[in-house]
Amino acid sequence: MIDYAKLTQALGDLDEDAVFEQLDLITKEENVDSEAAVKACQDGLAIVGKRFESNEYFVGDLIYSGDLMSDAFARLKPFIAGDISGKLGKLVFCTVKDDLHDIGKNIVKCMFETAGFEVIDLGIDVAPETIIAALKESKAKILGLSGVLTLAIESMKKTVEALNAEGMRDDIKVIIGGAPVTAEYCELVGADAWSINAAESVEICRKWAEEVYQ
Ligand code: B12
Repeated sequence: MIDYAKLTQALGDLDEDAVFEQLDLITKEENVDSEAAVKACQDGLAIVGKRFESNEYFVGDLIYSGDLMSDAFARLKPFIAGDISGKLGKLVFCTVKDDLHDIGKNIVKCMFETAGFEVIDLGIDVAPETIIAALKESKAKILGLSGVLTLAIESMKKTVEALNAEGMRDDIKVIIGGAPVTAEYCELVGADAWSINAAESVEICRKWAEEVYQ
């Protein structure tokens, strides 16, 4: 059985062999808790972040941790069972302008897809104009904005302002997420909801889908 504490520590230590030693155990489990494994990896990245802040790790380590997490998530993905029919409706999703972090976005995207959403993923560093164009073209009624840098909050705010300027705000539900996001930032940005938890994000959007795609 996976030892989640060991998995977290291995990721924090950037010990690839130890990370995959733990993840390989998942194939031997009957009731796989992929969410707990993702959370353990995410906690490992928090260790990486702290070591980066205290100058124990450098940018190269951040890059390596990102690759390691992406590989770990690829290993876990087949165990996240679900429905990829897109029947719940469309959802435009991206990491906002000036932010290049996409690990969290990709995890939440996978959860949205397995819940039954058709996700239109615009990628990273996405400007408000690009988001507006995608919403118009796809006619999606739900927008997810991801950002991990503190400055992403400003980009999220500008995106909501752009929706207002286009007269689209009342028709689009906006959810924001990523490590720095809080209830206060949600209010500042003018979003409808926020979350830093993938499963909770899906529940919020599932309820919205019943409302906006009826
Ligand atoms: C990996 C990493 C990188 C990688 C990213 C690789 C990639 N493909 O994403 C690279 C090397 C590119 C990178 C670059 C930089 N990084 Co960096 N990075 C990290 C690190 C270690 C992990 C981030 C991560 O993936 N976390 C794991 C994911 C799963 O968590 P998450 O994003 O929060 O997502 C979860 C939830 O928030 C939620 N969620 C996410 N998105 C959404 C969206 C919606 C709508 C919803 C509802 C929910 C939701 O669900 C997810 C799953 O639970 C963090 C430290 C940390 N602990 O956060 C630093 C960190 C974010 N980086 C930091 C910094 C400073 C930088 C650089 C400026 C470094 C530099 N000097 O160049 C650059 C900035 C580049 C840029 N313009 O974006 C700082 C940010 C400081 C700040 N407050 O602004 C951090 C916090 C490190 C630190 N402690 O100093 N980084």
